[in-house]
Amino acid sequence: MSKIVSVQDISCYGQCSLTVALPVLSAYGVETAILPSGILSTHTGGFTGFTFLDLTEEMAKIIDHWKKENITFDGIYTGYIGDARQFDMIKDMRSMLNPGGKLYVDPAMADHGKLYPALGPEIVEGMKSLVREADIILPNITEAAFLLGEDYREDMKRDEYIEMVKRLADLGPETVILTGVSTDPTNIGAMSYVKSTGDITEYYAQRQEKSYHGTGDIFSSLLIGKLLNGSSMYDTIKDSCDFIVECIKETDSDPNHPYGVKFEKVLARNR
Ligand code: PXL
Repeated sequence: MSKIVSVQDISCYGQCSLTVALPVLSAYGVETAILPSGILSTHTGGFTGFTFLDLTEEMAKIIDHWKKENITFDGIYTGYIGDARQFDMIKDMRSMLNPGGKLYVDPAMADHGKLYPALGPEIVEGMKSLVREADIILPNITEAAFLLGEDYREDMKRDEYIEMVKRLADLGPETVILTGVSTDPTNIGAMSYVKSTGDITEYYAQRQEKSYHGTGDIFSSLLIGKLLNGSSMYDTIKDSCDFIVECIKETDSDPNHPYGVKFEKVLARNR
């Protein structure tokens, strides 16, 4: 059984970050410790007046204690980071990885061409520096453009996505899993690239009309859970894309649930 630590915020309401990562990873049998980067009353997309408690100082104390207890992990999985001082702390945590352990970075900072409202350029710079140290990164196409310092484009062709995953791997990581990739207007999916083998793996599902917050966090958690369970890259990407489509369909019919997806029943059905 794998044991990882997830470093991201707790958005108390809104179904993203740790409140979705924990149930998904538990369902895949992955023991998951948490290192909360901050506490927000809600996520920052679609709510106004949210609260934010920065936990940078507490994180340092928690890491210190864990080191004294000789606690180690098979993986570190990072998501939304609200304070740039935390990037160096996370890089330093690589020393807590067991042999063969990996740093998974979901640079959760942007979508639909824009940075999330509470984030600034120092988070982009910090995320770039973290990606350089990562083994596996899971950006969407907006985050990929920010990491590469390129303009965000929605009209990219398959060959351009292939070039993009290679440029992302050139930043450092062995494996890149790019989400939100689309080869025609009716589909959307993900493309992975493994630098050492040159393997490109891709899967596209039917594009859904609506998009919801938190789907990237669920996708990353599923991916990590499945890879740690020994699933092939194709099965992992396919099952994770299909899972998100099912979550969106489950949510679309509920007008009172615009802030995230209703993933719980889908998770129960897919176990
Ligand atoms: O789902 C990514 C995410 C995580 N955490 C916070 C967010 C968002 C997206 O908006 O606002 C606080």
